[in-house]
This record gives sequence, C-alpha cells and structure tokens, in this order.
Amino acid sequence: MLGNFFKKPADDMDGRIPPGQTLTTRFPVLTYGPTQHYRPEDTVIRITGLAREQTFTWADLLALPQTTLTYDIHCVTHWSKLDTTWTGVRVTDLMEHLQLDPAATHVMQHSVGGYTTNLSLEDFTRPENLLAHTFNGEPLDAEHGGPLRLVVPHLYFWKSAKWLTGLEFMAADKPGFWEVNGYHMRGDPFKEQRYDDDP
Ligand SMILES: Nc1nc2c(c(=O)[nH]1)N[C@H]1C(S)=C(S)[C@@H](COP(=O)(O)O)O[C@H]1N2
Ligand SMILES: [Mo]
Repeated sequence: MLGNFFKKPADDMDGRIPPGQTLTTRFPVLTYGPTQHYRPEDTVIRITGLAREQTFTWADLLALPQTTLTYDIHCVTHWSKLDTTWTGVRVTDLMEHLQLDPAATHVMQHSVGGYTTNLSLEDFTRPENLLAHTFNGEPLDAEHGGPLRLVVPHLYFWKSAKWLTGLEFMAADKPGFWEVNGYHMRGDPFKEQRYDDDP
C-alpha cells in the first residue's frame, strides 16, 4: 500500500497528464459552428479596447520574429495530446508593438464567426503562448484554426481561439462564448477548472 504514495500512476507521464484526461495521438477537431475558410493574406488582427487601436496584417505578423515551440495540449472534453509543435509569433513579441492602457487587466480573443474567449493578462503574456500559423511544420489546417490561431497551452484548449481576428483589452474579466455557457473563467487543466463552480 505504502508504495502507492511514492509511485506515480503509470499513465500520468511524470505529471504531464492532468487529472481526468486521457491521451490521444489523433488531433480531434472541436468547433462550435462551421469551420472558417479564408486566405492567409486576408488575416487581420485588430487591437481594440484599452490599447492604441492597431491592425496587424499577415505581412506584419510574418515580419515579427517567428518562434517554434513544442508542448502538450489539453481539451476540456478529456483528451490530451503530447508534444505538439507550433510556429508563429510569440504573444510577448507582439506585445512589444502594442501600447496598452495601464488599466487593462484582461483580454478577449475574437474569432471570425464570433467565437470569443477571455484571459487575464498574466495568462495571455506567458512566453510559450503563440499566434500560430504552422503545426508540425505544415501550414495550420482550417479545421484547426488556420490561417492563424492563438495557442495558450497551460489552459484548457477552449482558451485558444481558432481563426483569430481580434484582441480586445479590458479593465475587468468578462466571460467569452463557453464561459457564458458555464465553463470556468480560467480553465487550468491541472486544477480541473472545467465548469464555473469548480474552484
Ligand atoms: N473560433 C473558435 N475557436 C475555438 C473553438 C471554436 O469553436 N471556435 N473551440 C475551442 C475548443 S473547445 C477547443 S478544444 C479547441 C480545439 O482546437 P482543435 O479543433 O484544433 O483541436 O479550439 C478552441 N478554439
Ligand atoms: Mo474544447
């Protein structure tokens, strides 16, 4: 019995698998509503709210430093996928070109099609977060949010908007699409923050 205190379950992969998750080697598609199809050149990211209004075109984004990172992703529907490799612009590199009002504490991600999801600035500005256009070395498929999506790997994957089109800076937290519908405002998979009544 005592051994159980010292031995991790064989399948938690040294703490990489959050509670209640199972591994998949597939890459499931999870979208509310239709997949959006448009050309990379038609991608525009609009900066609104408590920041100097700006737009970033596809060319603007490609002119910023490009970073490739590998990490695990976790969906609230109980699948996790290890070692996914993404290329794009680090949120922290984009932030160097923004002028935020000091009152901004949160950001709403906006997508083509109307999907939204909220983050605190602390969760948004982590060094591993990417505005990603490439997955495993290939242009990101439309189903997975191409031409450009956010990837915020330390939170459940609903916090990573596909077909990103805008970042709205806010003075308070505000629920996005799934958060209005009962999901957690933060969504930390290691704390199992799935629904709004989870701690
Ligand atoms: N625009 C948009 N982004 C979205 C969603 C969506 O429905 N629309 N679904 C979210 C959810 S619930 C998950 S789990 C991931 C799924 O990404 P995937 O389809 O690439 O696996 O995208 C997130 N981003
Ligand atoms: Mo999800």
